[in-house]
Amino acid sequence: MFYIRNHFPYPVVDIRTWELSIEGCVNRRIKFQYHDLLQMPQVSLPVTLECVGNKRALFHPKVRGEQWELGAISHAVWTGVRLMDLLYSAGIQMHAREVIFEGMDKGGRTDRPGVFSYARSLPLDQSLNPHTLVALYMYGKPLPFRHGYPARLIVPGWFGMASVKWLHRLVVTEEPFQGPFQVVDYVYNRNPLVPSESPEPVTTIRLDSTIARPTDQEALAKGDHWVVGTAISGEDPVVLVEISTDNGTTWLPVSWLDPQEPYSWRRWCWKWTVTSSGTYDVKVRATDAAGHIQPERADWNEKGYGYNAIQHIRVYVD
Ligand SMILES: Nc1nc2c(c(=O)[nH]1)N[C@H]1C(S)=C(S)[C@@H](COP(=O)(O)O)O[C@H]1N2
Ligand SMILES: [Mo]
Repeated sequence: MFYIRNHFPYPVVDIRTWELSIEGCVNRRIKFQYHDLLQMPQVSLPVTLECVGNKRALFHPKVRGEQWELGAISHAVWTGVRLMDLLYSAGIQMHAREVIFEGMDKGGRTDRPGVFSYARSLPLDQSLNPHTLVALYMYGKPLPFRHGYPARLIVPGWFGMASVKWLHRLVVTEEPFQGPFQVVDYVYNRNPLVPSESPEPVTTIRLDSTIARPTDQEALAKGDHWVVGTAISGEDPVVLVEISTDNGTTWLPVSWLDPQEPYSWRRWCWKWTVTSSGTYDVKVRATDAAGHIQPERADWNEKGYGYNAIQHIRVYVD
């Protein structure tokens, strides 16, 4: 039960010949084989991945792209080597600014000719963050092929596009990377009529909360119901989630099912005792440690990224 999002058909991977190479602004080019990585010190970290297109279907006006509803977010414990350890063994040169991560999958695009690999870059500071992993295991088992076997990047706190799957090449560079998945996709373009010269890149996960149950338009019987869901933020931790069953007039705090952990969603529950029948407009909103609260309306952008408006569902009690 983990969402899957791919830009291209699956690549062909032969573990006997697979290598992870590091080149560019490094003192020595290195190639790691799979068993080299398995023998290095391993780190485990629970990290929730969220596609920045999660909830795209909720934008008004609608935007092109996969019409994700609430499901493009999942959680796992990832185990692998620190990216930092790999970069240090290659030796980073003084003038290095970014690291480009290339996946083995490639294909065409509708907006320009040519064949492109799925490739993204990260600033050097984020690449050297001890929590940025080259993951080899998911929940203690070798990465499933669909999730990037043999190795994928895990960039905690960032939207999913940063966590490149089927990793095979790292290039340390001094120039900002200009690949299409860096500068055409995964930028917030708020006015498609006036393309910005330096649009804001998509980076960390936005503050958001979601009701998993009940679902929108569900019919319930009178009595007790558990409203359950999740909340997440890639920056300041979520400190409060509140529910309203009267369309946002009054709000009540939920109870936590998970502790606060830096890169994980926090599941919550709220016991709802319904005594009278009727139509209920149920809302959920999260607040983070810096006092930010989710917006009433989502920040519309051309590609439908980062939807995080206060969720509103309607349920009927018979
Ligand atoms: N090589 C490669 N890595 C990739 C992608 C891809 O298409 N190819 N998609 C990215 C996007 S947009 C997301 S949201 C996550 C999804 O990871 P998952 O399929 O394991 O859930 O992978 C990212 N890494
Ligand atoms: Mo994504």
